[in-house]
Amino acid sequence: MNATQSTEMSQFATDVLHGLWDSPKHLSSKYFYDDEGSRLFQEIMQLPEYYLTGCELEIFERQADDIFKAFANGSNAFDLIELGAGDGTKTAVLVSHFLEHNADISYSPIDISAEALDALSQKFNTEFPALRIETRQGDYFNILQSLKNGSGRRKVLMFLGSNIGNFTKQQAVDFFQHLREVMNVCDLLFVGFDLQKDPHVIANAYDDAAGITARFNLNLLTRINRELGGNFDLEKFTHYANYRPIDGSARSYLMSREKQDVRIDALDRTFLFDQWEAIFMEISQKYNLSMIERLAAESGFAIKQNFYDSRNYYCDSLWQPSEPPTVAGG
Ligand code: AVI
Repeated sequence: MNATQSTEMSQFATDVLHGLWDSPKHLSSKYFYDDEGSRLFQEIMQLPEYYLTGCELEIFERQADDIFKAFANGSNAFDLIELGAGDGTKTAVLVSHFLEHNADISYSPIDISAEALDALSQKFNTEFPALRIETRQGDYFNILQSLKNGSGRRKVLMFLGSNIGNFTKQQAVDFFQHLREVMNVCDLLFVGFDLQKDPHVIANAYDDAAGITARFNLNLLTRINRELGGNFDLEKFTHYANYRPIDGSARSYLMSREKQDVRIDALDRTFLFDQWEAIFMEISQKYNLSMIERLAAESGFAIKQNFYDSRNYYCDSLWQPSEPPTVAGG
């Protein structure tokens, strides 16, 4: 590939090329969420094995008042900003409680998917006609930069659903440091972490009996076939997930059942797979309290309060900035 070809290629194509040319092979889970992938993820959230969504919902339903007091911090006027808002079902529980308690709030969900934001704003407009809601579609950081001094009111940023688990530890620090740069000292950050627990429970969550997680992973090969002219035969790959209790990472792979070649026209390349060669697809990092404390400290935050579900499977952690942000080049 020369430089000109590279600039002409979409980011998706470039990432697929680098990932499949690399050794070991990998693809980024951020590309899971085309329309079908988003639909499959909604199905995953309903699965009996996938406990994460229910845990966070339980925290919001049972502890909405404590969360409200912690967010309000003496003043019930603040702007709620949610990164990667999805369908907003869990957030609706909090918003409903805040409004019942006469909170003076606005809600800005940010998401890459225009479709998800449309559905969310319709639902919120119907349920909460008095709520000021401003959806924003696009890249988190461009949008946050524009929000920095927006209303002059306090901001509470939310990054829920254990989405941080899909980042490596270094990516997580970079992400939170970046957020810190666009936050003022009185703003807050609310993050959902899946916790380390019985490894069987975690392993099952990523290898469900109905095979929906397998379809979710395989769907990225379908996406490559459709958008990049690939000829992946899905029958020749199988989903494999495992959990490493030593470092708290759940990982998923697609394994090539046989030696095979896969052609991707848009990349003008043929990729060779050995029998049982793996494509690393996704990390879902599980945390313990000291990891959360370290991550907060390394990113320029201190933990203000943690909220746990009744089984201690999950933690929503509320952070406050601990020091002025270090400005790059400053
Ligand atoms: C979106 N993210 C937090 C999910 C997770 O648990 O890592 C994605 C997922 N992958 C397989 N099942 C769910």
